[in-house]
Amino acid sequence: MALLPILTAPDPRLKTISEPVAEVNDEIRKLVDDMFETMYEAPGIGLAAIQVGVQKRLLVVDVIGKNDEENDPDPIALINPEITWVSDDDSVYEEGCLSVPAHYADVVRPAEIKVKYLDRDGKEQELHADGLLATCIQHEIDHLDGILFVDHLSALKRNMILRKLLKLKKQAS
Ligand code: GNR
Ligand code: NI
Repeated sequence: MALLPILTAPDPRLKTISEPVAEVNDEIRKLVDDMFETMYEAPGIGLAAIQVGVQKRLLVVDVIGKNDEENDPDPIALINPEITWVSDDDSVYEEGCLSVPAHYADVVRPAEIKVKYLDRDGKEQELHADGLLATCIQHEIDHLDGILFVDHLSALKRNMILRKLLKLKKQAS
C-alpha cells in the first residue's frame, strides 16, 4: 500500500471530468487500496481518484472511520457510480474537502440517494444512502465531474476561498 499526494485547489486537474473505468482489474484494486490508506491517513471520510491525480470514475468512502471506538469501519469503494434516484427532501451539511484545506461551508443537497456502481470485484451494486453518507457520496461524485463544494457557494464566497488558497500556494513555492 502507498500514501498518495492529494491535489489542492486551484489545480486545473480538479476541474476535469473523469473517465469511466473500463475494467475492474488488479491495477484498479491497488488504486482503491492506496486511496483508502490515503483517506484514513488524511483523515477524511471520502476521496475521489482525481484528488490523487487519477482521472478515473472511482471513489472511496467511510463515514465511520478507523478511529471510532464504538463502530466498525465501513469502507465502500464505488466504481463508475451513477445516481439513479434522489429524494425530494434536502439536507444541509457543513462540508469540507481535502482539496480545499481549512475551509468549511454549508451545502444543500438531496437528503437521500440511490446510487449504482461496481464494487472492487467488478460486481454491480446498488446502495440507498442517507445522512452524512448520502452527502459524502454526492460530494465525491461531484469531484468526478470536476465540481468542488465551493462551486455550490456564491461566487463571492468561492472566489474568497480560492484566492486564499492560491496565495498560500504562491507563498509556499
Ligand atoms: O473528509 C471529508 N469530509 C466531508 C465532510 C462533509 C461533507 C463532505 C466531506 S468529504 C471530505 C473528504 C473529501 O474531500 N472528499 O472528496
Ligand atoms: Ni472533496
